[in-house]
Amino acid sequence: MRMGFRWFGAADDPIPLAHIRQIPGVTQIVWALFDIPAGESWPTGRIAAQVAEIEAAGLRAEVVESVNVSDAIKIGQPERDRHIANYIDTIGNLSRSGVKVICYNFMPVFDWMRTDLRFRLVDGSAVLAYDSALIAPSAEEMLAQVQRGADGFLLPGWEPERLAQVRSLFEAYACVDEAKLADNFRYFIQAVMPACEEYDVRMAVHPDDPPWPIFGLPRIVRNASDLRRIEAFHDSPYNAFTLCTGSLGENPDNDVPAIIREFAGRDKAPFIHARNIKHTSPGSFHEAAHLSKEGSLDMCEIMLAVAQTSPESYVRPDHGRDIWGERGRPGYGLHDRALGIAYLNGLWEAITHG
Ligand code: DNO
Repeated sequence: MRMGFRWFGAADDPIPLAHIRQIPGVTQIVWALFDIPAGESWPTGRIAAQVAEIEAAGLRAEVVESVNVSDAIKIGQPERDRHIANYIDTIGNLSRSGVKVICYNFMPVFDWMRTDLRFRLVDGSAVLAYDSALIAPSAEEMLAQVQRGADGFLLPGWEPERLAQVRSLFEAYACVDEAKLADNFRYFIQAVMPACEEYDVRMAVHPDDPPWPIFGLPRIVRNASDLRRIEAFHDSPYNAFTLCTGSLGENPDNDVPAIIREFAGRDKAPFIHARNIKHTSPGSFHEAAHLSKEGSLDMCEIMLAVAQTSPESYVRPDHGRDIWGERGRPGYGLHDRALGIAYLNGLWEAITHG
């Protein structure tokens, strides 16, 4: 296991690299150039500067989350070929700075979705939560609700410029059903794979979060059979998955350790997001501390599956709670993610010890 920590850059993340460096076992920073719009190419100089800053702190920068896929690619609009050429350019540029894995998603309009970014648990900590009864009646209201909860932090996947056009985005997706989205996904994967193979950079798609359709938008990365369909677009270790235990686990029908065993067993899981969630009622959940008994997922079984099938995978704790007075970027504070890492390290040591 190569343990990582997601970081939003010195200008935009209150957590200094020097603090991350002090979390035992962390060797990787999971990073991105958040200001570059989807569809544009990431310049070599910017990449090299960011990697140099991370390496100067004694950490490595082998995983990027995310190089976002543009809506034109997801919808299949004419500009998609130019955007794909830029994506290929970015893959080459990242490889020259030692990047090995690119995490991305193929969700229309919204990346992850929650109804509450600071849901209070009984212990006084705050977590992200999704209550199907609290989904706003329109996408615009939902957007406003999430942005109000962000406390001024830029939320990953919620780029304000793009979402300012949410109505026209919805119109553009009107002709995109599941089959069309899957066709566009296949087109994208088949176009970028030669570059991934040439440059030794693995694409790792993140599951839909939550793994069901929202606001009538199609979702096609929800469960094992969806992953098998994506795998068949191009069967290679370069066409792979970010197995996010929380996102997959939000649907109780998904057997997360079995999904890890299946896909990591075929060398298709270079990156794992380890997160616990608690189911509250059908279609609703809140996030939880990583400890198994705080949520609905068996984190020991999950780490055992990783250890037995892909012990070299990059792993990061996923969202943490706000604890000890910290009010961080929702899901991305320091303290609880560090606690999560300590716990995951403990499980790992016990599992892999002699
Ligand atoms: C949320 C993250 C997602 C993830 C993207 C990958 O906290 O898990 O935003 O980074 O879906 O592209």
